[in-house]
Amino acid sequence: SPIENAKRAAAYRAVDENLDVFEHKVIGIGSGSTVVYVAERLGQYLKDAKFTDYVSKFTCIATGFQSKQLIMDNGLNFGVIEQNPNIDIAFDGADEVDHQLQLIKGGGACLFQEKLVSTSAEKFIVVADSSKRSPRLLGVNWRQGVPIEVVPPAYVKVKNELLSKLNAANVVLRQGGRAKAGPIVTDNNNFILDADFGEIENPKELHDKIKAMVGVVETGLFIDNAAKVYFGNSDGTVDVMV
Ligand code: DER
Repeated sequence: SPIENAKRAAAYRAVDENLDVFEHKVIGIGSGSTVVYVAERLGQYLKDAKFTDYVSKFTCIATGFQSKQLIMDNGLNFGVIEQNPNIDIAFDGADEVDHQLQLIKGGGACLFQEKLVSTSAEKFIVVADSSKRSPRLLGVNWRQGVPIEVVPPAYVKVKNELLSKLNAANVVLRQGGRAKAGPIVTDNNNFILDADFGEIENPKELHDKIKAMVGVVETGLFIDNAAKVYFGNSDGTVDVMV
């Protein structure tokens, strides 16, 4: 499909352009549907006789259960961040990207481990289809609000503070829908609140205010974190933003 072509193009280009010649490399693998193609591309290199020795020395760090599956399904070596606290390069998707490369992430409810990995990486690369590009965060295409991971007992307090102190227009406890009765529980046993603030003027300031609230584990605002974004188009071309 056109959207899958766009995701694949972005991911393949990102891997191809960043497989530099470190002997032993620790690679962060994000979560979601675009990063699937990053793991797929690495798996292709692994099977290519010219690259097998090199890629088989990689240690891939997951950002949740889905990410762990991606690593294993593509035959890549799985490692844990406790043993690999310094990551050379991390690849992940994003829900929205603004002109300053600030991100909204968390659409897949994996934002905590994603941010742990992305901020532990020397270089953090984002792969996305071009629909994720927006002049401002919570702009045109991502209307689900800012995902916020909270410790379950605190979710009502945090929700009330987001509404009363930060003027969120709407705050929703993310439900599992048909996939799970009751609220989504993250890979870290927490809840996700989605808070709609309308177009965000200053994402860093907003992140800092949310993060300061008791009960907030992490926000889906990834500030000054992405080094490069590969935007894939459905015709297979890729626009790179730094
Ligand atoms: O949940 C996440 O943060 C994912 O990385 C998400 O932001 C991107 O998912 P997608 O590649 O399926 O759009």
